[in-house]
Amino acid sequence: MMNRLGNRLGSLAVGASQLTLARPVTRWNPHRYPSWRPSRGIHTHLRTIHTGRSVLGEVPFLLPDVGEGIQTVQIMEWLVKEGDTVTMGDDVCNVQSDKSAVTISVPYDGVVSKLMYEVDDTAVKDKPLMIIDVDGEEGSAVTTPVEETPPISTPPTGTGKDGRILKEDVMNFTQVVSGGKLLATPAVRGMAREEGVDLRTVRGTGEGGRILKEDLLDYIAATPPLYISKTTLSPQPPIHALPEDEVVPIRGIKAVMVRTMTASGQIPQFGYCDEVDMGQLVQLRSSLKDRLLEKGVKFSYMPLILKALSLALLEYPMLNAHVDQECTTITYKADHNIGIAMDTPDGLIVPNVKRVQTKSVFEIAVELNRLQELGMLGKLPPADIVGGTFSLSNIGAVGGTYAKPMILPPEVAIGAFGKVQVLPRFDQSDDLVRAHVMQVSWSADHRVIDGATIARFSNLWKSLLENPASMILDLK
Ligand code: CAO
Repeated sequence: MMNRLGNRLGSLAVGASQLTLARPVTRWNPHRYPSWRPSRGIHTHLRTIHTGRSVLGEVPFLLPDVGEGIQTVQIMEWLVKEGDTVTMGDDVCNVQSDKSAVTISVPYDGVVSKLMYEVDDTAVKDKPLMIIDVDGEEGSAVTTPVEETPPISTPPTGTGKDGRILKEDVMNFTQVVSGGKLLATPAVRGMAREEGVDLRTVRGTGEGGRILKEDLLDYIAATPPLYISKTTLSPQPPIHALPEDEVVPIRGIKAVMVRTMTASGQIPQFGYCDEVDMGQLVQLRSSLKDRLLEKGVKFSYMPLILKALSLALLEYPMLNAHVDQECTTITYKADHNIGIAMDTPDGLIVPNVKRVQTKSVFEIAVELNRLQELGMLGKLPPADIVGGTFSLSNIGAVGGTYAKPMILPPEVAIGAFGKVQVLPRFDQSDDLVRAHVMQVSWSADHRVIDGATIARFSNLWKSLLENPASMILDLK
C-alpha cells in the first residue's frame, strides 16, 4: 500500500510540474468519451480511400461534441502544426466555448496534413477541424493499436526458495512482458496519463500480460484518493519586469469573465455586510479534520459553510433563484447548486456543488475536493460549471477581510467572506475574549430582493455557523 501511495504521490507531483502549461479547463479526448466513435462520415471516407497498400490516406477529423449542446467554439491555440506526426490521444488544440475551455485530442495516428482554421476562428461541431494523413491498416487507426514502452531494467523478485523466480513471480511482474515490452492500447495509455498512473506499476491480466482498461480502473479504485494541496500545485513563476508595454488579447476564461461581469454590472446590486463568530465552527472543524484526512478528504470550513447556506436557502427560496434577462420572471430553483469561486492557474472559475440540500457535510467535502482538484489541473468539465443557483467566494483563502462580490447572472445573490481572524471582542458577560471572526459581504439583485430579506437570511446563516450543533436538527 505504501508503495502504491508513494507512486500516486509521485505521479501527482508529475501532474503538478505540468500544471503551468495546462491552460484549458477541460479536455476532450477519445479516451474520456469511450462511447464516441468517428462519425459515419469518417467511416465512409475511410472505406472509400482504402488502397491496395492498406494505407488509409487523408481523413478529416471533425470537431467533436464538447458537451452542453455547444455548436461552435473559438480556436484558442494550435498545439500542432501541419506536417507534425500525431498519435491517438495527442492534444492538438485548445478551444473555448461560452461555457468552458476544452483541449481536443486526436483519435488516430498519422500526420497532420491541414489545419482547417486559424487561431481565433470559430470552428463548427461535426465540421473538419483538421485533415490527418492516416497511415496503417484499415481500421487500425480508429480502433485500438497496441503501443510498446521500453522496459525498465529491474528483474522480477523471486519468492521461491533462495529467491528463485517462480512462474507466479513472472505473472505478477507486470513491467516486462512479451520480449521486454509493456503492452497497452493507446486508450489505456492515455487514461493512465490522465490519471497520473505509471503503467509499469499496474498488473496486466490480458493476453501476454497486456494491461487492460479494467486493470487500470481496478488499480485506480484500489488507490485512495488524495487531494492536491495548493502548495504542491503552484510553482511560483519567476518575476521579470516588462521591458516595454505589451498588448495581449483577452481570451478564454478571461473573455468569459468580461462578458459575465459586464452583464452583472447592469444589475442594481444591494450590498450587506456582517461578521460571524466562527469560534465553535473552528473547534468543530479541527475535531473532524484529521479523521477525514485519513480517508483522503481535505476538510476546510467550506463544507460547513455550504451546508449552513443551503439550510438558510430552504427558508429563503427567493435567494436561490434565476431571473430572465429582462427581469420579467423569477424562477425559484429546486436544487441548491452552490457555485464556489475558485482561484485556479487558468483564472477565476465557478464550478458548483450540485444538490447541496441532499448532501451530507462529508459528501460536500468530497465533492469540493474533486472540484478543486480538477480546477487546479485545468480539467473541470462544463457539467460542473453550468447550472449554479447561488455563489460563494472565499476570498479569505487568499487573504483579505472584506469584498464586494458581483452577482453571476442569472443568479440573484452571492456571498463573499474573508479570512477567519483572531480578534478581541466582548462576550455576553462583557468580558474581553479572543474571538474567531469572519466578515461576510452579500450582494443581491435589488430589482427582486429587498435589503431586509438579505439581512434576515444572513442572520439565519450566521446563527447556524455560530451554533453548528443546531444544524444537526436539520441534517438528513
Ligand atoms: N479563513 C481562514 N482560513 C481559511 C479560509 C478563511 N476564509 N479559507 C481557507 N482557509 C484555510 C483552510 O481551512 C485550509 O487550512 P488547512 O491548511 O489548515 O487545512 C487552508 O486555508 C487552505 O484552504 P483551501 O483554499 O485549499 O480550501 P477551501 O475549501 O477553504 O477553499 C477555494 C477552496 C476553492 C474556495 C479557495 O481555494 C479559493 O480558490 N479561494 C479564492 C476565491 C476567489 O478567488 N475569490 C474571488 C472571486 S472574485 O474574483
